[in-house]
Amino acid sequence: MDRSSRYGDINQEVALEIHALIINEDTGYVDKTNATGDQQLKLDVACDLLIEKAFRDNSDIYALISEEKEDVMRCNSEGRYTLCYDPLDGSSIVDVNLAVGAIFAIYEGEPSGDTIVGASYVVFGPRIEVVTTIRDEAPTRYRYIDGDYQVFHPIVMGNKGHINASGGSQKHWQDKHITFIHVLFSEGYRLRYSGGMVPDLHQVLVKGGGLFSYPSTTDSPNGKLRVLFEVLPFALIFEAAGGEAIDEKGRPLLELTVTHPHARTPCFFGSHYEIKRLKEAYGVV
Ligand code: AFP
Repeated sequence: MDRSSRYGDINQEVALEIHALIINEDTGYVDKTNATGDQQLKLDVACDLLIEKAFRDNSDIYALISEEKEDVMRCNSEGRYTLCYDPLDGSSIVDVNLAVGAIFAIYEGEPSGDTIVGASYVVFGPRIEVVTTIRDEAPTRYRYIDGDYQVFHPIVMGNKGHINASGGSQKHWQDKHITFIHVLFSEGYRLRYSGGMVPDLHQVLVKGGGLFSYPSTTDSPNGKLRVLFEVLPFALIFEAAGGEAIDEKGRPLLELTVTHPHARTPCFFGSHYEIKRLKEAYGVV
């Protein structure tokens, strides 16, 4: 697999098919929950199957890991790559017509922070946009216009922003997190949180800075977001764009080892200024 082109092309085609499902499929639930206990929507299952069909016969793909699949799906024993994906992130907000997304990550060998070689996400908002990166290359942004994907500019983050996207139920935030978030607001940061991590992180990236946080909470000590197909792909993209991505101990998320296909972790994504302030607030400088 020529990692950049073929992977990107398949992604762009799949994005259009997912968009067609979002527009036409009803947002009803199926009588099943996924591996992390979320009740599955018909859309989740349909998008998962669509992506599985697009990649399972690809001789380079050793296995597929999906938010909507209980187990690892083995594909081709000679394959070098494992594709991990969240077929429709934010599916619970489709019925209120908010922007949602799909997230993909390619791992060479056993999936972990240091074996991720490529990542991309699709934003299904007023327009379809795809952002793709191969390790150590600045992320490229594409927009679907007039039946074709137009390359936009590479995404490069600044040192400081003014957006604050703070996830997790505030009732269960730790005191140090409550204090930190209030300090950001007292400094004039704007709240921009939709409940869909793809549009929320896309905004911090495209606006050149700020902070997205989904911390551990007293009711969810490991946070909510899944390491392999939500957190690590965005960690690769944020670092490639010149930003940072850390856990609550101040460790780069790309240094994480993964204990389970559906493991979760507290996570913070942002520009240097906000991550430095967060580390000070958490005492992990
Ligand atoms: P769904 O895919 O179940 O809608 O969850 C979306 C998500 O995984 C992520 O996109 C959001 O950032 C986060 O959950 C929202 O969680 P809260 O509802 O706890 O804020």
